[in-house]
Amino acid sequence: MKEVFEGIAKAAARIAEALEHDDTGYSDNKNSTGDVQLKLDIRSDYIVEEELSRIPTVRALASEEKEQIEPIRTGGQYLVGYDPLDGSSLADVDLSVGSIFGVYENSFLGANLMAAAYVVYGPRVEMVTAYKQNVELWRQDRGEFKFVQILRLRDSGKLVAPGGTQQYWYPHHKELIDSMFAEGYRLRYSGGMVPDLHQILIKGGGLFSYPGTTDKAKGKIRLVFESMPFAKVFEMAGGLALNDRGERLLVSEPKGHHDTSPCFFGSKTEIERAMRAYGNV
Ligand code: FDP
Ligand code: ZN
Repeated sequence: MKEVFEGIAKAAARIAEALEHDDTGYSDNKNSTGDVQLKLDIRSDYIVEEELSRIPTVRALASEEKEQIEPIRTGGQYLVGYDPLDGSSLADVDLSVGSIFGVYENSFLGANLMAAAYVVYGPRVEMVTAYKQNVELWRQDRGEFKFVQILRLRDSGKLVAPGGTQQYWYPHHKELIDSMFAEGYRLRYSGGMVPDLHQILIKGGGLFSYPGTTDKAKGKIRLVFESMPFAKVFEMAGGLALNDRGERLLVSEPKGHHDTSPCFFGSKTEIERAMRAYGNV
């Protein structure tokens, strides 16, 4: 696994360079979800593929930016699902964006997720890794990631990051979010799940939600590249990561690698509250 994290670190350093110097405009292509790709999406995808295909233990890659799973070699223990540049529409306004990685064995099922990592490209470049016992924060310092600290969530927090368009929220979801703000929770939502979840993790707790909505019953966040890797991070840090039926995202069995699911991440108190609002407890 060490070599996979090293490949991720190399890709992250190159993506950070591209974010600093490359054009933030759109390309002429669409990805499999139908989003028009930015030139930076295509470049970041290319960089991740180039770096991870050099790692002898990587057998195949599934990218948010590619329709099909990309076989790399016949041997190799790991399948990597990744979102090369999440929140890329925030690049032109110079807000933080990120990359997300899930390292699976055998197939892209939650039960097969062995490790996860994400990178935040902000004023600093930081990486969070979840493997075996610990969730670790790393920070780039003159081209090299240096270990900073172990991350743990508290049992409750003060922040709420509510995804999805309010116009399409179900009434019980709106009541949940409104009631939290009425009690003093503070809104922290940039529109990039990497910095939004990173903020909740670093500040110790809160709730990030991307619900099913009246226009998108299964929400927007993709299981293989986005929500299952973050579920690994949040659970290992002592928090919870569930869907709208109160099931752990980490036991999800997506039928296709681009499948989406409603998702709730956070500390115990806030997730239990969300599940009460959804009638799951
Ligand atoms: P994006 O499409 O810009 O890559 O991946 C989905 C995502 O970003 C998340 O990062 C983010 O939390 C969400 O979409 C934001 O969507 P809304 O604008 O609908 O809240
Ligand atoms: Zn994404």
